[in-house]
Amino acid sequence: MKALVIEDTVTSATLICHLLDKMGLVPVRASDGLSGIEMFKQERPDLVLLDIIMPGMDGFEVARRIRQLEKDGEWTPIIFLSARASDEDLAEGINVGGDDYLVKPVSEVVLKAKVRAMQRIAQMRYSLLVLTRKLDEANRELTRLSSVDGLTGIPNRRCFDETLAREWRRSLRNRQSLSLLVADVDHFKEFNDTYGHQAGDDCLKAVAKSLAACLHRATDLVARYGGEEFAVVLPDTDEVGARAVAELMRDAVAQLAMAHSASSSADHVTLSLGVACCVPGDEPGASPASLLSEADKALYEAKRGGRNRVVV
Ligand code: GH3
Ligand code: MG
Ligand code: MG
Ligand code: MG
Ligand code: MG
Repeated sequence: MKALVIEDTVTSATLICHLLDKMGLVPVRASDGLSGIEMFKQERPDLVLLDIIMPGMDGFEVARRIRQLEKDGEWTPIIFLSARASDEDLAEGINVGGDDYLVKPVSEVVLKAKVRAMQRIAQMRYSLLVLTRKLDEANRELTRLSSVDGLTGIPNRRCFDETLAREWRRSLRNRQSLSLLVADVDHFKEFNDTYGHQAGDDCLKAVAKSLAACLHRATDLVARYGGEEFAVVLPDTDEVGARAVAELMRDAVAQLAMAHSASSSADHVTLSLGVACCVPGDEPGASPASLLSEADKALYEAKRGGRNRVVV
């Protein structure tokens, strides 16, 4: 622990430094206000012992400036050590940012006790800072987890709903088209029945990964909407573009070539997709929900039409 002693009287400074040294602190000294502030900037001490009556800048002003130098969350204990013994001086010392006020001459026992008290407060404050940092970190992790699907690691439905609402508003402002895909694994119940639930989970992970790999724009988003259903938001994308992405995704899942002997649409796992596109604001009454329901209807048509296909 480094202690900065700002004191113009040499004998007094020497004595205080000697006592601090005996307490196991490392004293550094300055003999006037301005050099004290410079020393504070250089040394970043853990404690400041501050005289008041000094040539040039007085101790009150030094304390004010030290408090201004500290960044958010920083705090260096300041103990005034002065010959001035009035209540008003003590009050002013606390007022300008001091933490304690001792009247000279101060006994070794009192100085030691006061320094220990400051060390204890500083230690508690540090523990609190560490705790706060951990809490912040835990909070950030919780926020992240609240928008991620636990099985596949891609965004979850909550994240999808938020993104769709946000992109809807943005598209409305910019008069841009917005596309939506809903994708559903074909005959997935039979997949589970044939290969087991664990294989089903692995299949969903692989599908999620390959769908995510189909997107290249930072604003595109694929989420697990629930069960074996996925949903995709494609901002600033028209029907032609959306169909292309949907076909890419359908093909990507087929290319995984995951065996599915009980499927009626192929011998491997396949995906059906429904596509909906609109320019928000063009049609009265249109909403994120109506766009989603339109994509759902298209998906239903894809299922009815034999699965493993895209319907716009
Ligand atoms: P369709 O081609 O018409 O979509 O038929 P399907 O069998 O895929 O659809 P259905 O709705 O009948 O069954 C969906 C199945 O998906 C049933 C359910 O057990 C399974 N499933 C949903 N979520 C999970 C999951 O997290 N893990 C596993 N392994 N299976 C899941
Ligand atoms: Mg003095
Ligand atoms: Mg389904
Ligand atoms: Mg399905
Ligand atoms: Mg079924």
